[in-house]
Amino acid sequence: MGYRILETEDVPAYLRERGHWDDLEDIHVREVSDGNMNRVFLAANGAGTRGLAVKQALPWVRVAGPSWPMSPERADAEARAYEQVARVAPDKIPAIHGYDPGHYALVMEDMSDLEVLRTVLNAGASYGPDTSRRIGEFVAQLTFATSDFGMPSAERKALIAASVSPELCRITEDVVLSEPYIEHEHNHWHPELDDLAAEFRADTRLRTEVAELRHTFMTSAQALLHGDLHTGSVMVGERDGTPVIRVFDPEFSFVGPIGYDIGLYWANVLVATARARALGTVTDHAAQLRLSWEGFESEFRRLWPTRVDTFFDDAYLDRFLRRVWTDAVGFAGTEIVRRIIGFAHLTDLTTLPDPVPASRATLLLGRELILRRAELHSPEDIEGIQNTENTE
Ligand code: SR1
Ligand code: MG
Repeated sequence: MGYRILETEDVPAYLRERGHWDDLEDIHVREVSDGNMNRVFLAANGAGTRGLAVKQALPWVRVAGPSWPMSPERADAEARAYEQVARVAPDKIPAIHGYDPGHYALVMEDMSDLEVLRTVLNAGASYGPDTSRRIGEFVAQLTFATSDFGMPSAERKALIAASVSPELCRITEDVVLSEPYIEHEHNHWHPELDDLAAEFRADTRLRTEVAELRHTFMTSAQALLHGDLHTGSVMVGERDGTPVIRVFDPEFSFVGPIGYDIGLYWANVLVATARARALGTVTDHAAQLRLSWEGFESEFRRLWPTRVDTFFDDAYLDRFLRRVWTDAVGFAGTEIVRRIIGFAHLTDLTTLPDPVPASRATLLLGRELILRRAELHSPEDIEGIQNTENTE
């Protein structure tokens, strides 16, 4: 049978057809779609001892509806990315039980005992002991393995070709890396940010810096990325007394600049910090940028001696990591800006009683990160401007 959009009532029979569930008398399904793009269902038995998640890509952007068509083939990219991560960081992604390319549907681990990191932070809780360090480590494990350091050249070329994802990259090139700096119908913002939105559109220096980052995104095929590593793409919790993280939703995956994944995470960390400051609920926010970078850098350096091409020497590693850092700072800035005056805003800010002061401060921080990325060399440097912008 061809592709059909699954409704809640279709899921039991679908799971049985695909060999994932036997007893149709003992299955309860609910839709839990939350992200911008896809549908997600959770299936469980009555005793609550068995659960599965079904994620299906729709032929449009879910939050926009059929007026914004989008090929469901993005699910192929997601399945491919999970395959790559499963080789090197299986403990940091959900278990994948099957991918059905006919329906663009993944059947995967039920993570309903875990919580979305953004939800945890929005509720005023802390990141937990190891979350950001392990996210940095996740980026290092995935990107080292799929870079020219971790993979023989011919295999890499095949990976690059297989991972080309023009439609999804185009979304990022548009909504993150250009639209907020021009007039566009996708853009919206709080009326009390009118002045800053206009200033950003008129700022030619800012536009050129964003153009450079955009071009890096388009051309710098360093490694396979998650592609949308925000705090809504991470689940956290505890199982048997052990902290657990699961990075999910890599449908924007493609071979691109490593700094994009790190920068996206940082932007979300910085926005979460702005919320916590506004509400007076700051916990372990200040440490997270540093912890994620340390997790990334130390894991990348740990893997370095295993590189497949030793023409890349230790001095080059230092240079390469500096470039990743600088790109990450700039991309963090672009993600902040689009989340406030572009498309797809963040509940971290939109649900504040008064989102304006935190949004203004964060927007200005985003601009500084873009403009001054070459002179910001450490987490402390970023903290320095974070504190300055907070006093606008
Ligand atoms: C049209 S999609 C808007 C955003 O949702 C996804 O999560 C990505 O961040 C994308 O930019
Ligand atoms: Mg997503």
